Amino acid sequence: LKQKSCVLWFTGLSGSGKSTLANALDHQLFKQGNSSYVLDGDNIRHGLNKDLGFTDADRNENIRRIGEVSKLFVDAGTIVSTAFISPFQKDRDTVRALFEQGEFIEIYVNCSLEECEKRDVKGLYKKARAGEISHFTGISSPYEKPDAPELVIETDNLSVDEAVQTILTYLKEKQIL
Ligand code: GGZ
Repeated sequence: LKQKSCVLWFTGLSGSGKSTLANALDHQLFKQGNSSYVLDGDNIRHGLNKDLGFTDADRNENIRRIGEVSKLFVDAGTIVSTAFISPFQKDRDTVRALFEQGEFIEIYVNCSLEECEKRDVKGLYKKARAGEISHFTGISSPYEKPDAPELVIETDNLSVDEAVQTILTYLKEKQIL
């Protein structure tokens, strides 16, 4: 096996581009012959975690379970990319502690609230502003920026391709690829 396994932990606001980046990266890794998988709301919040909502306690449990699942993927030799808001530093640090040094790569997908709200791909910010969705991250629930992420991707200014290249370069530098 030429690759090392690791978890690429994307964190950022709703609409910042986490899933888009994770999926574009996954596509590239697959093309290059690597074992790669994406965990996101579609395959986790609709399945394993469908009993969980968006209170702080439910988000803690959401991230805890995703951390454990990620560990299974890493044990199986896969590069796993996770795309969840994961708003709390403490939860991200707890997941980090499950892994060996260098295996947990925290990627802060930094996009201003203003820009996320302007994109509003799913119309959720509008609903949150109208009070139709409670505990909405950035509006009525906090987002704690990462203290010391391995990578910061500024999606306000970078194209998807540029962002994917930045991550691939990092993985080569760290001799994961
Ligand atoms: C934040 C919410 C909420 C609330 C539903 N707050 O843009 P999306 O739709 O696809 O991404 C958001 C997703 C967030 O789920 P996560 O599992 O990533 O959150 S966390 O890591 O904090 O547990 C959004 C949708 O679910 N969504 N209600 N109140 N996002």
